[in-house]
Amino acid sequence: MTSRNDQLFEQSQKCIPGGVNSPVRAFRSVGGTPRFFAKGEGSRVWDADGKVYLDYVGSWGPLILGHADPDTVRAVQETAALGLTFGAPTAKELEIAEFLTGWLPGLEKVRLVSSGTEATMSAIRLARGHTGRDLLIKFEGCYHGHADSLLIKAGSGLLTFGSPSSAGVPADTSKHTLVLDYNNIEQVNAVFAERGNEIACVIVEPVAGNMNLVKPAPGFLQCLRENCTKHGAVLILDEVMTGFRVGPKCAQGLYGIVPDLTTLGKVIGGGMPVGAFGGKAEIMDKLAPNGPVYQAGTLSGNPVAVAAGLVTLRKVTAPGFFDALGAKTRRLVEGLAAAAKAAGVVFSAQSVGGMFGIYFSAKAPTGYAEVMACDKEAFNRFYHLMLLEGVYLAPSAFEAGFVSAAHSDADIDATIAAARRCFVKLAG
Ligand code: HOZ
Repeated sequence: MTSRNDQLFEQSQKCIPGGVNSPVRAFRSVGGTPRFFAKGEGSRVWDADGKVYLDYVGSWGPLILGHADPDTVRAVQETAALGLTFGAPTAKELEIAEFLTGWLPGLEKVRLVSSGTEATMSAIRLARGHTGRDLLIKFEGCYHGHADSLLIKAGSGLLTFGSPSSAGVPADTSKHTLVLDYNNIEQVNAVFAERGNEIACVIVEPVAGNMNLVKPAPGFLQCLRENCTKHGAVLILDEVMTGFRVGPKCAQGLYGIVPDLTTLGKVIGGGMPVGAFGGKAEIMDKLAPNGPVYQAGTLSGNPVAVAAGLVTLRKVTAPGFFDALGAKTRRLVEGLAAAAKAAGVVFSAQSVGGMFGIYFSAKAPTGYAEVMACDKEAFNRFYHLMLLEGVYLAPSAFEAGFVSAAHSDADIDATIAAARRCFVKLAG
């Protein structure tokens, strides 16, 4: 008998390209039918057939409080009752802007947008407008949304489908993007030494989360900071994924880096569409209407979305929140690694705050080439075994995983127990 997920997917493909509104969701990498979700509550999601899963995707990061957090839902309902959007300033957007600028040392001014992609593309335009230079440096396997100049050797869906650069990006645009190796300090120094006065900005995921999870090598982020300062380039930390996810002061706090610009998204919207970019007032004031760099949006600063973000931000910045989330996430990855070892499966895992990576390789990768060398077939088999066990992981070997505050110790134990059974099957 065809499942409801199968029926919905078949129907969807007739009117939505690939049946999905974002490519990785299509399950092409792991094979099979995407699950259509009908409900989420806490750590769990229910698919269209009524099967329940422990969720480690959390809508790709935003749901740090779990699904349908009651305080967040209440704030959304109360704010929505007062009007959905005005296309004019509101006190709510001021509240979140004051919170963010008061919280992150490098964020003197901030502008709200509706997605992470908008945040990164606007930050890059601003960096170029500010410096009067065109050249942009990014790192192979990092993903910063789908603006033209960023779709070159990018991660996430582009890696999932094995085509790291997109069609439709004019050569005239891509010639202004220089792609370097993540964690390669020597290469960064050499490029700055040669072309430092042409470089408008460096954009980097301070913990890469779109080629699975790759941690920054000691000194890597500091080297970017130093080179940008020395050569007058803008350092953009793309914290769309890591912001309020790896620690209360984001990755910049964790690694002690003050960027010139920060991009945010995901958690700051608490499950609603919110993005932001901000940084030094001197740079931010180049934005219209104060300055010559144009950027705008009908739903930017939307009060309902911002209300969800504010509740989430207050909760995740409460003392002890990240101690608990970090400990839980560590326990998960340590449990998974021990289960694999017991079954004789080549596997490793690591976490940063509430974000984790699992790898079918002997040790955690340090860059794109090592990520590509992991056993993707083993991941795909493990993925489907876990799905049968009722554990929902990201449907691609190239995405990070996320734990929420709603995951209980019992949830973590159940996940490790499920993985133990899957590793045994995988080894057999
Ligand atoms: N590019 C997102 C994850 N890194 C996927 C977003 C989605 O499919 O919703």
